Amino acid sequence: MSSERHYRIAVIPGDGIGREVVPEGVRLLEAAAERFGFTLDLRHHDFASCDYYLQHGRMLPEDWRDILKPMDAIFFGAVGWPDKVPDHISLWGSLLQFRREFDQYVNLRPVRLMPGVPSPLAGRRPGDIDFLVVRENTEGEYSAVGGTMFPGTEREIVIQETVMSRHGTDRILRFAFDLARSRPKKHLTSATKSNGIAITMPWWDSRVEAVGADYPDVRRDKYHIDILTAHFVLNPDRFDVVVGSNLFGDILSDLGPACTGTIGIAPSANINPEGRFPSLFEPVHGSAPDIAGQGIANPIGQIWTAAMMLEHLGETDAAAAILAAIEAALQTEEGRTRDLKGQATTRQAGEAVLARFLG
Ligand code: GGG
Repeated sequence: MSSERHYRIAVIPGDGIGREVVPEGVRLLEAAAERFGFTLDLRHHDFASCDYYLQHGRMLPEDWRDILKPMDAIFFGAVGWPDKVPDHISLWGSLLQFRREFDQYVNLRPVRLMPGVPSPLAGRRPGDIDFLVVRENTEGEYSAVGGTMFPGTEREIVIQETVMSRHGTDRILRFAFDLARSRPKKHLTSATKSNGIAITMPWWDSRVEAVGADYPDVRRDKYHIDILTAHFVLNPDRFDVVVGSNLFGDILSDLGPACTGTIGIAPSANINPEGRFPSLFEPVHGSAPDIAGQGIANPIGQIWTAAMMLEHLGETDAAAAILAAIEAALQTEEGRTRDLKGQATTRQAGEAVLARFLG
C-alpha cells in the first residue's frame, strides 16, 4: 500500500451501465480525498470492455499485468455485452483474469437493509438484515477444466470439472471464520449441497469442520443451497457471515441484496488479503445492457463500492462518511432511482449522495 496516504487507483468502467455509474463513484472518491486529506492518482482505462474487444480482438492489452500490478486498488464497473461478445469470453477475458492473476480469493459482499429502502420482505426494518456473503473467488465451479467430445454430433459430450483445493478452501474458510469472530453474533453459515454433489461438497463440509475446530467461539451451521435460498427470503435475520463456493456465493450475493430492496445498491470487494496484489472493487450488479445509455442506473452500488475500497486502503473515516451520505440520500426522493420506485437519474442520485457527503 502507498505510503503518505497517496493511492494509485486503476479506474475501469467496462461495459454498459458501468460507464454511467463509475463516474459517480469517482466523484465521491475525489470529494473524499479533498475532505479527508489524502491524494489519489486515478488511471483511467478503456480495456476490459466489449468495445475494446471489438477493436483489438482481446479484452485486455498484452501488458495488463504490468499496468495493474503496481496499483493500490482497482475500481471496476461491470463487464459484459452479449450482443457484442459472448458473456463467457468477456468475463473470462477480463474480470476472472484479474481475480485469478491477482489471487483475489475473497469476494466479500455485504447484505444490509438500508434506511429508506423498502424490503420486499414483509415487516423487515433496517437492522433486521445485516450480514456478509463470503464467496470463494478463484476456483470451485468457475473452472476451465473440461472439454467437449464429438461436438455437433448426436454423441456430443460436455464435461466441466469443479476444482477445489485444500489450500484454496481452507483459506477462504479461515477468512470467513475470522470475520465471524470479529462480529458480535459470531455466527458462520456454510452453503453446501453434500446430499446431491457427492464428492466435492461432503469434502467442503469436512473442511468447514476441520477449520472450524480452531474457532470454538464461532457458532456454525450449514444448509443445502436450495433451502438456504429459501431462508434468505424467509429468515434473513438469521444470518451473520455466510460462506460459499464460487457459484453458490455468486447466487447468494445477488439474492441477498434483492431481499434488501435492490441489487442496484450492493457493493463487493475482490480481495487479496495478503496485499501482494491489488484488490478489485466492483458493484454486485452487471452491465445491464437493457437500461444502458438511458442515465437511469442506480449509482449507489458503485458509490458504496468506493467506500469499501477506501476502507480497504485504511481510509476508514472517509468510508464511514460516504456510507452515512448514502444512508441519508436513500431517505430522500432525489436519492432514489427507478429500481427504488423513485424518479432520479443516475446523475441526480449521485448528486444526492455527494451533497450529503459535503454536508
Ligand atoms: N460488476 C459485476 C459484473 O460485471 N459482473 C459480471 C458478471 O457476470 N460477473 C460474474 C461473477 O461475478 O462471477
